[in-house]
Amino acid sequence: MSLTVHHLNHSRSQRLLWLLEELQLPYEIRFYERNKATMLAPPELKQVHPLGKSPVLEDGPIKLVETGAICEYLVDKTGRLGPTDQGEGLRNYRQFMHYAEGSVMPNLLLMLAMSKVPLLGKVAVKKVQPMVDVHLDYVEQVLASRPWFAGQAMTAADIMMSFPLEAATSRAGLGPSRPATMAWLKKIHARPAYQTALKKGGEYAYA
Ligand SMILES: N[C@@H](CCC(=O)N[C@@H](CS)C(=O)NCC(=O)O)C(=O)O
Repeated sequence: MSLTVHHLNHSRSQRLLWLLEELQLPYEIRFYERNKATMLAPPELKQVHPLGKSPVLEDGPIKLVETGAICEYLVDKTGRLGPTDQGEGLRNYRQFMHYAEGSVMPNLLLMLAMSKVPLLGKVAVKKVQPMVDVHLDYVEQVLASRPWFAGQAMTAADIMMSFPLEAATSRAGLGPSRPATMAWLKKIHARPAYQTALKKGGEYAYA
């Protein structure tokens, strides 16, 4: 396996580095810097993939995008960090693998976009906050009932959920009022693989 991660600073692709460290797979990182004014990826990423987004994983001739799909590819390939049972564990795993990018991130991105609108931005953010809170309250309920998103063991679903919840601490008011979620964040940040990935990935504003 010859793995290359196309990695953007301060981005979702930090999750992929964390997964690779947990799986103890060798990989190479190609670094890309966000434009400081627009925060968009540099045009070189479009030469890697037409979407020009990060992460992109190359595994020899195979090129993959979408963090969730990449995580599933690596879980399938290694047989590790997938669900530990084929019943409730699998159902929870699948749900949170999709929920991270499918439900939580769109609301956080909406909030980010609104916050940049001059004058009316603050009012718009206040309108989005209750939509985000529904998700943060649901996540709090889940993490108060079990240690990890899929059940009793850490899986790739936890890795997928890390970015939206980290971003929510910096832009959506996630904090001590949701203790189970904050304890889960503390627990993932203390993992040696997470710390190694952080060192290797460079700038990341959310840890
Ligand atoms: N749902 C995709 C989202 C990919 C995505 O939007 N990546 C962001 C990084 S946080 C990006 O490349 N943004 C830079 C840009 O849009 O120019 C995934 O999870 O991989």
